[in-house]
This record gives sequence, C-alpha cells and structure tokens, in this order.
Amino acid sequence: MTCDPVFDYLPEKKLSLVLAPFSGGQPRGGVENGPQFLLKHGLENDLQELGWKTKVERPLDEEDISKRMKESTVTDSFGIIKRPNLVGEVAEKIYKKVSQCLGETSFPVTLGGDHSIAMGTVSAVVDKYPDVGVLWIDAHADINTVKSTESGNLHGCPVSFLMGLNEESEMPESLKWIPGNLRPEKIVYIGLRDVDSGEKKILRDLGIKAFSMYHVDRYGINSVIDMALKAIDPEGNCPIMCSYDVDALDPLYVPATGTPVRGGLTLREGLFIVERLAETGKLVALDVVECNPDLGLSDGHIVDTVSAGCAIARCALGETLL
Ligand SMILES: [Mn+2]
Repeated sequence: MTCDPVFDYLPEKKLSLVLAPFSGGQPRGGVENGPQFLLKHGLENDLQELGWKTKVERPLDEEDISKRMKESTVTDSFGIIKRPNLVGEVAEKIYKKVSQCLGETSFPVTLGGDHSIAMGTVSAVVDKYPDVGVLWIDAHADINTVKSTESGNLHGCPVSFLMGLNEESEMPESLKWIPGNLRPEKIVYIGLRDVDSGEKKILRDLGIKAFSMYHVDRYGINSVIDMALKAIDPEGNCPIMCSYDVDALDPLYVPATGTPVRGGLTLREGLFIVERLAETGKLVALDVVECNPDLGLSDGHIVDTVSAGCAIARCALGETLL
C-alpha cells in the first residue's frame, strides 16, 4: 500500500463530498442550503488542487425532504422531540453513504446541514474503526438526551444517541437503528461555551473530556489540541474523526449559523485545530455543519461564513500556509 504521507489510512488521496442538505434537526430554515453554498464557493476544485481525487455524493432526496419538512411540524413528533422520523431516516441515509465511502477507501467529507446528521456519519466511522477518537468542535455539547432536552431539537442530541445514552423504551422507533457504539473515552470536545445544566451533569458523570473556551484561554489552542488528542488516544496510534460545527468559531467570523454564541474561537484557532489534525496523518472523516446562508444579514456575512467552512475542510485535508 502506498501511503500518502498525510493520510495513513488511505491508499490514495480520494475523497467523497457527501452532501447533507437537511435542516430538520433544528427550527431555522436555510441550513439545508449550506452544502450548495460551500460547493459554489469552489470547495471541490480547491480540494482537487490539494491533490485529491473528488466525487460528490447526494444521498438525500431534497424534494421529498422539503415536502416532508412542511408536513412534519404537526405529524412527526415524539413527546417533546421534533421530527424524529425525518431526522432518523435522513441520518440513516447519511450513515449508509458514509459507510460505503469508507468501504471504498474514499475519505468522507460530509457537508451539512444541521448537526443531527452526525448521528449517521460518526456511527459509520465507529463501525469501520472501532478505536477511532472523535473530536467534536462546537460551541455546544450536543449531548442532550430525550429526557434532558428542553427544546426537543435533535441537533442538540446527536452525541447521546451515538453513545447509546437513551433507553430503548423512551426512544422514538426511527432512531433505534443507531448503533450507539461510541464510548465516552473516545470523544473529546473543543470550543464549548453554551452547555445546558443537564448536559454538564452527563459530561461529569461519564467523565467525558471537554475543553471549553476557558481552557483555550488558559492553556492556548496548541496545548488544548495536544491534551485533546492524548485524551482520546493516549498511545497516539488510533484513527481520528472530526465533527466540526462552524459555531465553534466566534460569530465575528461565522455570523450565518443557527445558534451563534459570542466568545468563541478565532478563525486562526479554528483552522489551527484542523491543521494539527491533518498533520497527524490519522484523520479518517470530517463533517462541516451548520453553515446557514439564509441567516446572513448581508452578503458579507454569507461570504465570511461559507469561506470559513471551506477553509476548515481545506486545512483538514492538507492545506498549509507555506
Ligand atoms: Mn453542534
């Protein structure tokens, strides 16, 4: 096997842009346009210039989803949980597609869409690489359970499903396919600054490693990345997946996103995380989620947000400053 120096797990530099134009895990329209804007910004060509063979995958039927989004507000609910059927079905399609990409040794770059789609991406990656360590870059912990969520929006819950924290009996049928195969010691957060009290308890009880903005300020981003990698992979020989919510960055750099929280990562800190991950040679999958062009108050807001999303993907896939 000829290994690219940058990517140990790939026989050749081949990637799949998996488009996940979906907004049903949260209430704001427009995030389903994220993938299209990222592509329009030239992402595919940029990645080709980095030496990647690229392919675009469209596992979702957008017309059908948009029709069902309209109906689903009334018909699709489970207690407080909003649109469990649609979210479950969409995430399962993403799961199957990402599994297929991994099977073809094509690096999956999944473009959201809201963060509920990570129920599919991460499940597929853990299936393929049971020892994978997941870096969840986000302002939020996204680990609410069916019981702890106050909003019922599933983009705030993917990690609880990925870790199997919900009891079968209190779970919507449509989400029972999720393997729940992610162990608490195999996920680490960077960028947190808006964590619900129920989530704080879950993080503490399970001993999940999390680096909030406090830690970034206290230790600096470089040490935080070192500590994060050490936490999920003490020996330094496991594959790594990165699920990157653009709201980890300060809204100054990413204004067009659904749940912005001030006091976030600078653009450089945010890109440095993925530059360091690319350097390890162990990255096996990437999500870039929650770019919502409809929420830009100006064209500048949209360009800033979309170009930050593209830069995250490029840096994760080997772009360097020099
Ligand atoms: Mn998120």
